[in-house]
Amino acid sequence: MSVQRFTFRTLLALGSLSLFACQSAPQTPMSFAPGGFLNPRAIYQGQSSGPVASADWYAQLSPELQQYYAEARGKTGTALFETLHQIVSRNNRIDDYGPAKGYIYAVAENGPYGPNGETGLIPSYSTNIFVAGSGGDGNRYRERGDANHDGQSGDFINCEHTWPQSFFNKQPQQRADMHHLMATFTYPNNRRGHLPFGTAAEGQVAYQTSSGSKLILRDRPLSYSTAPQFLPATADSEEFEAQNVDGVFEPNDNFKGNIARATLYFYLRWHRTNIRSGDYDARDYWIQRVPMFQTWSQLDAPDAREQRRNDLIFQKQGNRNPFIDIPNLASLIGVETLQGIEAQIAGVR
Ligand SMILES: [Ca+2]
Ligand SMILES: [Ca+2]
Repeated sequence: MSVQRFTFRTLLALGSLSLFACQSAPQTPMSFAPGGFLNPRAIYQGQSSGPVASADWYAQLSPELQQYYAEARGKTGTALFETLHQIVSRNNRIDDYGPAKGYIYAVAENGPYGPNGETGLIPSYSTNIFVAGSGGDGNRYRERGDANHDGQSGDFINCEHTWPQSFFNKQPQQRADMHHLMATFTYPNNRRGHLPFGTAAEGQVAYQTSSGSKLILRDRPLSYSTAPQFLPATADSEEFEAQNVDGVFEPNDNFKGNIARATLYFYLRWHRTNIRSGDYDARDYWIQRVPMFQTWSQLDAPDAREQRRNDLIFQKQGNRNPFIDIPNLASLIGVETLQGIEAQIAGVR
């Protein structure tokens, strides 16, 4: 049993979340990135038993972030979740979808990331390769050969919606919220479709990139041996989803935290809207997987590229992803809190 879980349950029994303030802060000294933003990696160093949620999280933030999150100061649990929901829902300048994904390609994820400082993208799900390019047209970012070794050559960049579009009927605000949009090659994007995120422990690997992102088929409806015939390279995501593949998609290890924080953000921002259409399954997609997202977010802490992306989206869209800014935020809110909110809204246990 984790320290966080024990603490949360104990506090539930006491009926007081405010006692979280009595928790001691991590003993590791804080350090700050050059831009003044918190460097979350510093907090995780030297802790053999894993990160511990600190109720003193606010004091660890840079002055800029303290200003942004001022109303959430001293809060944990449901109160923290609700206050952060209000903060991130404010001052939104969500663009149309076309310009929004163009900004992801051209600005938010574009930087001097090439081996010799060339500018371009590190594609989601294929994060061991670099794609040179500029501008907002994904067709201009071309894979060299089959650089990510997934069987498809000359792929190009399109836009992954971390929370699948079919779950929110492509409503324009949710569709263009850049915090959950990711530049990715079309092939891994289509293989993911609208499947839950998970791990290879849940079935058999049917597809993978050389960075380690995987499509894992579960027990129906396709036999594993015939699966490749049902996953044509030319299939778009809707055709692929029509195959009714039952599986999960595992992001590669150094992208697991990014996916977790984007998913947690999307839930925080949009949980009260219709994001549960189509094949959405509250238990399988979200409730049972909140502990996994918490773990992923801890194991793959935000790096400078993800923090820069958050800053650039903030400049354009007007709101931030607090799961990138506040270390171990999922634990501060509490896994059981996040699960309970969805169980209530979706009417499941
Ligand atoms: Ca490829
Ligand atoms: Ca990462």
